[in-house]
Amino acid sequence: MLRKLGKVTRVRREQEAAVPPGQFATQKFPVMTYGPTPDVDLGEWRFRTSGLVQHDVMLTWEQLTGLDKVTVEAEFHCVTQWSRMRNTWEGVPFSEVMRLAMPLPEAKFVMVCSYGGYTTNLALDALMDDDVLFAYRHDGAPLTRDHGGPLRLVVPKRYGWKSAKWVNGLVFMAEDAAGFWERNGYHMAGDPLQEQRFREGMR
Ligand SMILES: Nc1nc2c(c(=O)[nH]1)N[C@H]1C(S)=C(S)[C@@H](COP(=O)(O)O)O[C@H]1N2
Ligand SMILES: [Mo]
Repeated sequence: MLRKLGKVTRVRREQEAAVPPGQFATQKFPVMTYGPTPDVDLGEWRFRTSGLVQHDVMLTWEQLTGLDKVTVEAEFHCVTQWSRMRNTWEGVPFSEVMRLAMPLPEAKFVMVCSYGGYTTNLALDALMDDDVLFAYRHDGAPLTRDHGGPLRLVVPKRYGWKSAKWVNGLVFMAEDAAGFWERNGYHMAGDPLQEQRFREGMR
């Protein structure tokens, strides 16, 4: 359900979501990070779009946080089998950044890039869902650095590795290409309802 409240939108589940197959629900919010945790000064922080877009957008922190806002209530599923079923994320809707970047018709996939070099790939269609956002708050508090602050992508309908922490850019592509975990055998799409954990022939 989507309800416009001026420039703030709320995206709520119609009903309690079920725990996906092979997952267990936890109240905890573990930190899952490969490698060091980046520390970026907000004055230096930048977000960029490139590739198959009409506009190579470059946003400062002030510009990003001045965009339309969304509050999303959603579950979060890590491929290591924990699911945190209730989360309230606040940030900028993915579609709002698309409005600025204007992907070309041939753009079908996106490489999401982060400070520290982490990458993950997603279909543009999956990112255009109304529950996808760039989050800077979680459960009523500023997003901590451990959990991806100042800004992370959140894609509730994909496994957690697609929700890139410390996000700093998007590259629009015609063909799919593997990001960090996808090169290491994780699934290209990663839908928890279909248990798309690993790719055939790998693991
Ligand atoms: N930049 C970056 N983003 C990342 C990761 C990472 O290692 N680096 N780990 C991913 C994985 S596997 C998961 S499950 C979630 C975990 O988010 P959390 O640490 O906030 O629980 O972040 C994802 N995003
Ligand atoms: Mo994960």
